[in-house]
Amino acid sequence: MSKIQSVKAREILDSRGTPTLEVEIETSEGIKARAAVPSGASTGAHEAIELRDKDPKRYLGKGVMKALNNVREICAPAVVGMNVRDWKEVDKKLLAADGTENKAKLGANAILGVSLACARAGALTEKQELFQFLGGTAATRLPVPLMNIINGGAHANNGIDIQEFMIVPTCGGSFREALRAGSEIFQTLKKILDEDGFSVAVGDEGGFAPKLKGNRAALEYVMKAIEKAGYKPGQDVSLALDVAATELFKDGKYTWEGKKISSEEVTDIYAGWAKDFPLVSVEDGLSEDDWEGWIHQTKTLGSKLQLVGDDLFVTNPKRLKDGISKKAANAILIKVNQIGSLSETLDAIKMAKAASFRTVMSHRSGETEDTTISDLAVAFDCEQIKTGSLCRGERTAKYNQLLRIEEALGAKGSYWGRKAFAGQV
Ligand code: 2PG
Ligand code: MG
Repeated sequence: MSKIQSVKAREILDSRGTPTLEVEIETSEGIKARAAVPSGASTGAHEAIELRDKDPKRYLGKGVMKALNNVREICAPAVVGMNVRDWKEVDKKLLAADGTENKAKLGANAILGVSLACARAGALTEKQELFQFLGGTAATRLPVPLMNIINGGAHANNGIDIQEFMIVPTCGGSFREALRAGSEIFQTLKKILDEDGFSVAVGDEGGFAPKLKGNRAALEYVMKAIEKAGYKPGQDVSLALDVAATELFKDGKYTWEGKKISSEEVTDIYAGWAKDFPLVSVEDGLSEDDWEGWIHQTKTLGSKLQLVGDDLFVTNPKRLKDGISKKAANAILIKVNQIGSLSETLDAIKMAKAASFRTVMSHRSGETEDTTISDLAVAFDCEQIKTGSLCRGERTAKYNQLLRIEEALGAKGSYWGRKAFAGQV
């Protein structure tokens, strides 16, 4: 039996230049595997706790030495000696060592780092790719990427309310061709924005962050870029939004382009856009605790649009269960660090699938070169993946890993494509 021999942790930098945790596991066979933990900016209030030092003398309070020490002093002794293939058992040990609802004791960052590094070490021990180790022979489908090419909200400083304007290339028949479409549209958008005198500097997730007139103008630019790049909107490439509406919500109202409007009015705006644009998906179209609004939105738009709960569900099976029974949303965003362990991530995905909710594997706005989520999307057969724009190494690393997975699958592999939006595209 190959056992966990040591668990190391180090403080590294993420894509925003902020510290995050990397965990490295060594097995009794001398195999080494590591995983790095991502970090959000528009975080949901119900996410598991990301432990930060709050020591103003280091990294402006954002150091992760406490989480690092928890890995060294608590997680490592708990899991050393365990079978490295048994990532679910390892997760159980870690959760028991923490013992809290929201991982406040050890930190979700500490637990997740160990959890993911263990799965990676298990895969290496089995001489398998991570997606095969976790998903077995059933893991053959490549997800549709939701590519964020205009950034606003908390990810940019351009005054646009909506956080992410995404293109959804369902065309091409393979992930590789879909990626090509995305890249061509991204480059075309750059040209158009530049010609019109807008900045082509990029935001946190690699999308452009021009100071446009408003949300609708951003949608129109994306449409122009799709067409100019030679693709048919709605047929080859659709649109998706992450409104991140929790950030816009205060005292029962949404601040929308300077005005305060109700949850129903926000929903009416999406209904209008769904008529004018080939919009297929709206993530966090309402705030994280606006359950009534979500129920109304799902009732009115749920048959036309994919309505994705991110802050609403925080990858938490308990919140998801609630959402399923209330018929709030019809899809879930999956972020490993929102819940803080691989096992619970899988639980959320299974629950979503059982309720016919679609699943979107997702990065965070603060990322690293770690590509685990690409493997997870294929392993757990998520229809879609959201991993940012078509530039910035921490984003393209995930796309490039999906290319490798597609190549490794060869004739056995297939692209989710239009089927990921069955009934819509
Ligand atoms: C989101 C994410 C990722 P953050 O809201 O979906 O795009 O952003 O990681 O800042 O929460
Ligand atoms: Mg979101």
